[in-house]
Amino acid sequence: MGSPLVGIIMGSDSDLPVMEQAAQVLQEMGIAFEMDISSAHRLPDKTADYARSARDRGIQVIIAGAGMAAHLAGVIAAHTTLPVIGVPLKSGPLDGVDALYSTVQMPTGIPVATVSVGGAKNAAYLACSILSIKYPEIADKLEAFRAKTRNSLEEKSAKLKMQQ
Ligand code: RP5
Repeated sequence: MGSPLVGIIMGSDSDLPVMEQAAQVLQEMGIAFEMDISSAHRLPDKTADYARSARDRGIQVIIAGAGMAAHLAGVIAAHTTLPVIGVPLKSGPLDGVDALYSTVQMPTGIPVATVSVGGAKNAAYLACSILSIKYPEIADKLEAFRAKTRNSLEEKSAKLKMQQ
């Protein structure tokens, strides 16, 4: 698949079950990615180094998932001008609302494209959309995926109508 175009990073190994869903989508789309754990709070130097070196390593989009006081996506965005997609994760007593607000409420000039709580799959699809500007084969794969989704729902609709 070549060298990684997408970096998937998460705050803890406890985030892996959700963030693996992003990896699965990228795998299905044939997009090379790398995956790692870092933390804005527990590994601040590693997080900054990761973000600062990403462009030179060939990464074109970063997907960052974290829960609770989720500053991972924002700190990464502070250290790179690559597009950063934030995935707020459900963790702790506030059920992801804390992570959603922390991830989405970025100050002007340092944007994080935030998906829904637990929206790792959509983060990967958004990464595909960004990459499709440069890679027409990814645009084709996205079109094919949308057609499959449409057909599947139309089949379900037809089946439901038959039952009436
Ligand atoms: C965040 O705190 C992580 O992204 C994770 O969602 C949450 C809990 O982390 P652990 O205590 O499970 O390592 O930094």
